[in-house]
Amino acid sequence: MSINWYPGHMAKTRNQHQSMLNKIDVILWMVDARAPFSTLDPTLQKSFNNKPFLVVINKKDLVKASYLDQVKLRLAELNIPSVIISAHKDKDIKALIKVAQSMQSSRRKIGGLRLSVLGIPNTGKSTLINKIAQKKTQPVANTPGVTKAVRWVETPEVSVLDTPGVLWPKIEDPLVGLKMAILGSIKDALIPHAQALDFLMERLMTHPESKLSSMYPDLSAPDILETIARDEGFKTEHHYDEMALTQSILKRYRAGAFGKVPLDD
Ligand SMILES: Nc1nc2c(ncn2[C@@H]2O[C@H](COP(=O)(O)OP(=O)(O)OP(=O)(O)O)[C@@H](O)[C@H]2O)c(=O)[nH]1
Ligand SMILES: [Mg+2]
Repeated sequence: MSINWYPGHMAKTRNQHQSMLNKIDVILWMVDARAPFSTLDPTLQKSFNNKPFLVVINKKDLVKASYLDQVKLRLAELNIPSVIISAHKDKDIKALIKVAQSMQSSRRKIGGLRLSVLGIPNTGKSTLINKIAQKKTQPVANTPGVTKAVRWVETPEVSVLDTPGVLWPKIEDPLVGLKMAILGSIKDALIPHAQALDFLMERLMTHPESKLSSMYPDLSAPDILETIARDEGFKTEHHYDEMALTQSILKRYRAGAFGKVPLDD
């Protein structure tokens, strides 16, 4: 299954960002710590026109630090600089700003730092900006497509451009599409529920950080699904509502309820 969700505002955002490059010192390219490679839009880097950029691996609280250390090393091998943060943590934001400041060209150092935040939907771009601004200037929610338009948010030291989440025109790799669906970066109506559930269950049954087997000891994946469907009232006499069951399991996975299980290796 390849994902084709590329509404007009995504193309518009890419164009707007490119036309604003001369007002930006450093681009923060945001990815999800649970799938840092799959959520790294392969088409974005060439639109940066050699502007300094920093990959921001957000939601570090949802995976193990040792996993992210490996990710950072692998990105460094590709000449991609990165920082690991939780957008909810002041300390991480301060460290991120420091790194960005060190990347600012000396010509521009007279004015304040100007950043843009770009990435696929639901990676935490607006959350990061609210934290930098120390107030809730931007709407935030755990669904894709919350930010609808580009907008500068100003603080005394830093100006940050918030942008709507963008995907790329054709996501060829079906696994990349599935992982983004599981993370909540693709709108619900487009989620291939059966495939997403299969992939996630396989991951949760086999990953060493998964708590699923200890939550449901000695049960196979289909038996665990039956049990959850029954416990949560999705099961009628002969079948269960697979969509409701998938949504419930996705919601729990997204909240970290099954342990620190990343989707990318
Ligand atoms: N666990 C965890 N959740 C986070 C973190 N940062 C952001 N979130 C959550 O991720 C969800 C999406 O956050 P947003 O800031 O709306 O994401 P966005 O990238 O602006 O999304 P769009 O505007 O739709 O592109 C919200 O539920 C946030 O609370 C983090 O560091 N850890
Ligand atoms: Mg947003």
